[in-house]
Amino acid sequence: MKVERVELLHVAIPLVSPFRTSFGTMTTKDTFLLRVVTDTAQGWSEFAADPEPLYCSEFVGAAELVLADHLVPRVTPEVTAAQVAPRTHAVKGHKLAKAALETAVLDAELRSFGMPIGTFLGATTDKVPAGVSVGIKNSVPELLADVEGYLAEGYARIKLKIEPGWDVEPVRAVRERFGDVLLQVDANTAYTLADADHLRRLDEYDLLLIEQPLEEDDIRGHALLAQRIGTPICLDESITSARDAATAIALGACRIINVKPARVGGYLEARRIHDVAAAHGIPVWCGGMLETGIGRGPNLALAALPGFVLPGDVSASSRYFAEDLTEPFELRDGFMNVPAGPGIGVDPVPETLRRFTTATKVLYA
Ligand code: OSB
Ligand code: MG
Repeated sequence: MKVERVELLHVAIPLVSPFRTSFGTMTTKDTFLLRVVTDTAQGWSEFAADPEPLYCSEFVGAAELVLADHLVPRVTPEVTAAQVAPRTHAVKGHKLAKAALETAVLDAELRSFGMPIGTFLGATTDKVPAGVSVGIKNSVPELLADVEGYLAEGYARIKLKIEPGWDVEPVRAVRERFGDVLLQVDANTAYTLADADHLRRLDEYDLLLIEQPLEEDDIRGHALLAQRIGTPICLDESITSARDAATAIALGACRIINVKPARVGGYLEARRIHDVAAAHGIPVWCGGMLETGIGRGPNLALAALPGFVLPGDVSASSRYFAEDLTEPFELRDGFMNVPAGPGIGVDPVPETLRRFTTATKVLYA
């Protein structure tokens, strides 16, 4: 496949409400899309991180630079999706930037064969159960009102963002009020091993999992914590490759893995993590980064692989945006449909994309 043009489109789309985590508060999805035009089809992708390096070390400005100067030159003009990772391997890190490039190339390649990404990855269903990630609120009543709304919409699982000072109390309140809903928490690295006794207080609330309680490079710490709390540990930030997954599983650092394609360099490595986890009997679920429809479409396809046995952070467009870049994704009886069209199965709505685009840059022509 011959790449003829690579464009980077900055977009800024307001969130329906601020999203607060232990690492910061987001009010806008401020990122970029990649458009790769080839001799056979064009492909789209979305960069998953934010303008500030608070969730992970990558951020919009750095990704733009590394794509322009170091990644795009290594994959042009002739490339296939499977070649993107080996050809960019010499560039250390920058997995979210690499994921954006690989996904746009993969989208173009699959569209030229007329194949949906779910078919390519090995999806076994056409709809997946949807969970919702609920940010840190100013008060417990505010949280309960939000959770009540999401449950009324039909979400199959609730995830509460936690941090020191906002953990046991909100979890207890949600459990008491809503009974045996599927409930889990995400700390985004906000605790240390010294908090083990405190985190053990969550054991009585029968949580599905606690996500990433400790620093991203602390695999051993998670293994030690796992011996001191009953709630299953799930890793997010710590897992950046199939090898990481194998290490974490072997060391007893996690019983569940959150697979985010962007964090691990793309859908090809995400599938390998799924395979490694499945071979060990470790359940996985598909994480999210508040993506627009361009990022969420392919995430839904990944979530339809058989090892994805827990509901993912794959919510309806309306949970994030008043207006999405694509046709809106809707929740039906707690499920989201996997896009059925070729490639990632979704396109930006041209007029909407124009309105939300703040700058365009040609990276290759
Ligand atoms: O840790 O899973 C996370 C959003 C941005 C960055 C990190 C995370 C999240 C979420 C939201 O939890 C998931 C979503 O609905 O997209
Ligand atoms: Mg997380």
